[in-house]
Amino acid sequence: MTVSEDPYLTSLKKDGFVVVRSIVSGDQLKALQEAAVRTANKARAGDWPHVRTVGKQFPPWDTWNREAAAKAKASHGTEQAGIWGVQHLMRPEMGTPDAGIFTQSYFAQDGVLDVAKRLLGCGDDELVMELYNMLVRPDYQDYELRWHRDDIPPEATPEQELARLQAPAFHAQWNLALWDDASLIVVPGSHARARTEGERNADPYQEQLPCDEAAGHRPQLTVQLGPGDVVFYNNNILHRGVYQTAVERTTLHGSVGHVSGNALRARNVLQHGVGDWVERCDFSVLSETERTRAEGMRARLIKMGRESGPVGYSLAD
Ligand SMILES: O=C(O)CCC(=O)C(=O)O
Repeated sequence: MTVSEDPYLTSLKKDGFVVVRSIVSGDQLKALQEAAVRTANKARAGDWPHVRTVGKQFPPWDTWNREAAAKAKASHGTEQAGIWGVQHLMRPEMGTPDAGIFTQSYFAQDGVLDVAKRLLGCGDDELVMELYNMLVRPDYQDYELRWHRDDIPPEATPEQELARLQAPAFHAQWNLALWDDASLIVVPGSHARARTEGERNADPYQEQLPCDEAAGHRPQLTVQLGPGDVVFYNNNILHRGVYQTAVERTTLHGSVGHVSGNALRARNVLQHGVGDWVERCDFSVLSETERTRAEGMRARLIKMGRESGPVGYSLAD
């Protein structure tokens, strides 16, 4: 008997991303929306230092506090920019109830991790806890990320690029939209091939990348999500984000690893500073089954961090 491949995995392999509609709905979506609004407000006011600051695409991000937030507000971002993301949603200092609401949504039964397991072809005991952040609308100036692959520098030769892309990804990454979201732009299929000369030579912020249709390549597309929809994507797909002050965005941005991930995966995760607090993360809100899953995943992250030593950063601005 042949076992057919999981359809989500087939899409991910072919396109480099797969959309799952309404993974969260009803009361769970409402609770997440409320937690997200409280958290975004707190971060915007300068009361949560772990943010992504406008003007800086990659970690480490600039210092953010009440003074920086007030300066950004007073100058409308001309002197000090605002934020485009909130980091470390499960960090215990996030407090009650929001740290618990986010932690529950990350580890929930029948939630994102269960799709991730289908994509990684593994069970709970092979998952590694990774990142849980949130991407938000910038307040004062529109902001765009340049075209990039998360963990392959733009200087990589086509051979280096291909070698990295052909190695197993050992992770699943997702954007879970709490309201409508059309900020993520991807080049379908680009997770499985080196960039063309046209893509390499394009301006990093070029609105429309050239597409070699004769080679069977597909043009870039904007991923359209509604509230509760999630897109899983290979983080080395060629992609960018485009954010407008006038368009609301509140989207959970998470990732989970596979235990076979190596030092490259450790860098991807630990460069965000998760190692500082993961041992203190509070799992008391979880059901017994979820807690067992969470404890195992955390233990595997801590082990990976110990074994990898200092990790540095994947990309620089
Ligand atoms: O805004 C997005 O959805 C993409 C974010 C992104 O590309 C990144 O964090 O590297």
